[in-house]
Amino acid sequence: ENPRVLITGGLGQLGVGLAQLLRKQYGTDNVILSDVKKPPAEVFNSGPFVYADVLDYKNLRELIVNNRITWLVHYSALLSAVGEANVALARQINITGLHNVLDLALENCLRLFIPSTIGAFGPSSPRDPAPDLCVQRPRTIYGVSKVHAELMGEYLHHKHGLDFRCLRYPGIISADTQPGGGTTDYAVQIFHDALRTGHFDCYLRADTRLPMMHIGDCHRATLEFLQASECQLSLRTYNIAAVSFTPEEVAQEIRTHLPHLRVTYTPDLVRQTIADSWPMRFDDSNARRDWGWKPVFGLPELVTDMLGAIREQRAREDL
Ligand code: PYR
Repeated sequence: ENPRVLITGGLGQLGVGLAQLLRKQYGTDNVILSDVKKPPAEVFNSGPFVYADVLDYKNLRELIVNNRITWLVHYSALLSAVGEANVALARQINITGLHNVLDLALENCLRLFIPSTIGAFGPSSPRDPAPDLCVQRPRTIYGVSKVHAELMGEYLHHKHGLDFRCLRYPGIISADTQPGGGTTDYAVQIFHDALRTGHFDCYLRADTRLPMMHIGDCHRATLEFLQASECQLSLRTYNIAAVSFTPEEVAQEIRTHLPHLRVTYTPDLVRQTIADSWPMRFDDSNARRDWGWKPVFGLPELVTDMLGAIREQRAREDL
């Protein structure tokens, strides 16, 4: 029988694309997107969308019960950079919201997917590469809330059998949707600026290496991990990796298509400090071994795809 899926934070960078993939697999009506914002017309017309505030426990419970939800994908969160700019709200959404979701998942026997991040590591973590299990002392409210999510989910799994599943995502690169205020956002903006003006001013230093992933790989990883049988999982929280690059390296790759791209560097203290505390590479060998994770986008494929997709977007907007 098909799962019935609810996605919170569905209008962020990842929700609509994951819903598309899940709907192809399980049927349009079995995948419900939710958010606190009004969806654009194309989202509203492509399948079920409902209002859901993760801070409103009863509203969320009503949605889960009335729609016979069996899988919950919890994408609602404030990311690293906006979280630091708004710590009180980040604490509410990322921690109080998480508690609501955990309680409801347990109460309704849901399979619960929560993404974690390279941001769940800190300056005392091994950075090159960061393994699944190591010291985690992040210095951002975002990172602290994600470590809390990993630990709470694993605790409830071991104590009460909650089917908790967590992937630590790298920075996600997407053409059709904007990232929501992370430290890795430059790696999306550089493509737009390269095509629009030929100049990109980067808020990170040229040599700042961070793990990154094309959104197609991210969605496929999430689907494959959700589909894995419980006996395949030796962990409940896995790193997943694809590529790892610096601003200079992605700029150089873009120049193989757009030779005149000019990049300047004006490091922003907050985001540079965050980036310097994060892993440069992810060790994802457990995900590869346990449930067969394997990325398809390397840096050249990622760059070719992004430039092509943004060119198409721009052509559509010109019409
Ligand atoms: C961020 O840039 O905030 C990530 O989570 C990677």
